[in-house]
Amino acid sequence: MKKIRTACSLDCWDACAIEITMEDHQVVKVQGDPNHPITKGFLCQKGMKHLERVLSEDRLTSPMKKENGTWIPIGWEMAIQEIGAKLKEIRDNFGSSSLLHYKDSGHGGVVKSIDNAFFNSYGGATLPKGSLCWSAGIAAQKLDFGKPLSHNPDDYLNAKTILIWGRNPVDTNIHLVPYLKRAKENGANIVVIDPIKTATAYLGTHYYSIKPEADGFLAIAMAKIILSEGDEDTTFIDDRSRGFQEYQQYIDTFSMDALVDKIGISLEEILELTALYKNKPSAIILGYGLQRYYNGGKNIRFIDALAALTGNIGIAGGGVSYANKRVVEWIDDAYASNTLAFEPPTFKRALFADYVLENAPNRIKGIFVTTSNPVVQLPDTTRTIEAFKAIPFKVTIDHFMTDTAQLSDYVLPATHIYEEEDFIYSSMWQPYFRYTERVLPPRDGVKSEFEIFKLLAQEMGMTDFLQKYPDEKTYLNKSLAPLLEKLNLSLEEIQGKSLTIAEEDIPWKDKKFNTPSGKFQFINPVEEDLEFISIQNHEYPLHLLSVHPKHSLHSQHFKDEDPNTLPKVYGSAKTFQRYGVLEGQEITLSSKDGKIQALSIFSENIREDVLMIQEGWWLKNQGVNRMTSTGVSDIGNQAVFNNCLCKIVK
Ligand SMILES: Nc1nc2c(c(=O)[nH]1)N[C@H]1C(S)=C(S)[C@@H](COP(=O)(O)OP(=O)(O)OC[C@H]3O[C@@H](n4cnc5c(=O)[nH]c(N)nc54)[C@H](O)[C@@H]3O)O[C@H]1N2
Ligand SMILES: Nc1nc2c(c(=O)[nH]1)N[C@H]1C(S)=C(S)[C@@H](COP(=O)(O)OP(=O)(O)OC[C@H]3O[C@@H](n4cnc5c(=O)[nH]c(N)nc54)[C@H](O)[C@@H]3O)O[C@H]1N2
Ligand code: SF4
Ligand SMILES: [Mo]
Repeated sequence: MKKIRTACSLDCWDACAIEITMEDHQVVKVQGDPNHPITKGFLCQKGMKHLERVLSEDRLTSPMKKENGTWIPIGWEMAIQEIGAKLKEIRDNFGSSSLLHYKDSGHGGVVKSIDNAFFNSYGGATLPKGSLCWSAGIAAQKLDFGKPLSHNPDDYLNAKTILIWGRNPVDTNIHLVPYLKRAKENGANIVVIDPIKTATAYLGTHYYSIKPEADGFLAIAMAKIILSEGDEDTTFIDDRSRGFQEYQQYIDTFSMDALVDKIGISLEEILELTALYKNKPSAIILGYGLQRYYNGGKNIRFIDALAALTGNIGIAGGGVSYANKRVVEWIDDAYASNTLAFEPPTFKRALFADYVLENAPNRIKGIFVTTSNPVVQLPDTTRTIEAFKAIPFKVTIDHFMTDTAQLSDYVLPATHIYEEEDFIYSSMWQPYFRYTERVLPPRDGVKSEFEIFKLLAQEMGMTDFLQKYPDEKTYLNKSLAPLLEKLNLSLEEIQGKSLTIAEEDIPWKDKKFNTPSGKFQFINPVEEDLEFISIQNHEYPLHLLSVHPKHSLHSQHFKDEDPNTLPKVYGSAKTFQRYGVLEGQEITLSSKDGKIQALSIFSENIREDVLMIQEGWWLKNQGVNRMTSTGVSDIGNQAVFNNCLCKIVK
């Protein structure tokens, strides 16, 4: 019997530590590492099913090439030769930025990021900027605090009130749940603010069902009540913040009646919620659904302002926990990514379809896709597919024949976290990291990204790259040099352990912020464009929210969906009945950008102006991004998936 310590590579808040028990080179048990302070011995269903994916019959185990529309397995030698020759041809004839490198967070490892270093050595490919995920909120917290930092989970137990604002941990962040349960047992108020009464809302003590995208208005209304009652923290405002007066003048321009109308709950409810929040210390735990809107950045900034106004910053049990960029600061990104002396050309990720349709095939000659599935995860699938088709040369590295792989010319099969060593951490929530151990030898026919890019570099004669990145150990040692130095430990010494560098568990305790002034920055209407955008369309009266699926990480389905299964769309009985739709009926949902088939599910948990569907379903299962639009938030270039207006067609 032998224990091996690895981690979950999925793009998740929790970054779980996994303990594998081996007997005779076979895995006999998979469990959450019982000694990890956050994982505490349990994994979600997705984490439990990694092994199933590693051993899956559907896994790609040979490079594939599309010839006349048919996939044929080819050897690695031929694949590397042909792809290498084409990459060279593109660079030499049109320049390196004629290649688009599309990467997302399908695997969170540091070693997996060797693709960045490769394409920078190549000369610099065209890159996406902004995000499908969290970037409006990141931009907001950078402006307000200087950077996004979260309170360590243990500190939630110091709060008298916890607002879970647009996050659904029961489905997406399961290791937060035990903290909420304990806080509730200790008498804390657990308050959920979400247009959908989620499983998390059922765990809480209070729930407020606001309209989609009304969060900024709600934060303004709460601030107005607090100011009118004289309950603001004048010491924090006077000594440690900037821009309060301008902020106050701005929020004075809203009448309470107008705000109540925009927020969609009663004044009594807003007063009750405000009274709960005033029960200091109060923690705000934000999710990412509420910033996937045109007003996404403002929504987060007005919430930050509410916390500052009440002095809930830098204190135990307080804060606005959105993301946690701690570990990443100790990685030498200049080395790890082989940072270029110049900025390579970029485009807004959420506008992929617009950008590519404008630039391919004249300027964009090829795309190389790594750790992502853009065909189903980007907004506006119909135009994304058109855009893909317009690119003359396409390569994808993945484990499976995804919809993106299907649209490529070559697909290369990669190793899984169980088949390699990597360094796993999360910038979303908890501050622990792990240098993992290999569990199994790589499956026959697959190669690690590190090996794939090394082979391509050899083929293309990229000697500088090969010298700088000779092997995985060197890459890890140099990339993690700042962290290892800080810990005063070697790479070998940290392997398989659960470590953190966040001994400081209360961000901004000294009330010194990373902003230019060193103070908290209130959102400033004089200097900034503050207009709230209101997207309405009488033809499409319902808001379609696409939430993250409980048992799948986006399109990484851990339970194969029957191709004949339609996604379920949840709404109130009244909403469906208005369209003459019965429960369980096959309906068409349509937006200005497209339509999908779905099954109607009546739910008392959803506002009448809202429908809910899960994102991540494959094309064959009517992925929801057929209906979403390209577009970006006010700041941070965030995709606006939740600004999706629709109607039901029976
Ligand atoms: N099981 C599972 N876990 C995951 C993922 C997954 O795909 N599956 N994905 C991971 C990733 S990449 C991410 S980014 C995180 C996301 O984690 P979460 O932020 O928890 O998840 P989301 O589904 O994006 O949205 C959370 C909630 O936002 C609500 N919401 C939508 N619009 C609004 C609004 O205008 N106001 C308010 N107040 N709430 C709103 C939705 O109803 C939903 O309940 O989860 C991670 N964890
Ligand atoms: N409508 C709607 N769309 C959304 C969202 C939404 O809320 N609504 N959420 C958005 C969010 S928050 C995010 S983060 C994005 C996510 O967008 P993506 O990151 O593109 O989504 P995934 O489906 O997780 O795709 C990851 C792919 O990486 C592959 N993969 C896993 N491990 C490896 C590996 O080791 N090597 C390689 N080469 N490949 C690997 C997986 O098999 C999978 O195909 O989606 C966004 N899309
Ligand atoms: S998906 Fe998230 S909760 Fe599940 S095992 Fe992985 S890191 Fe843990
Ligand atoms: Mo995400």
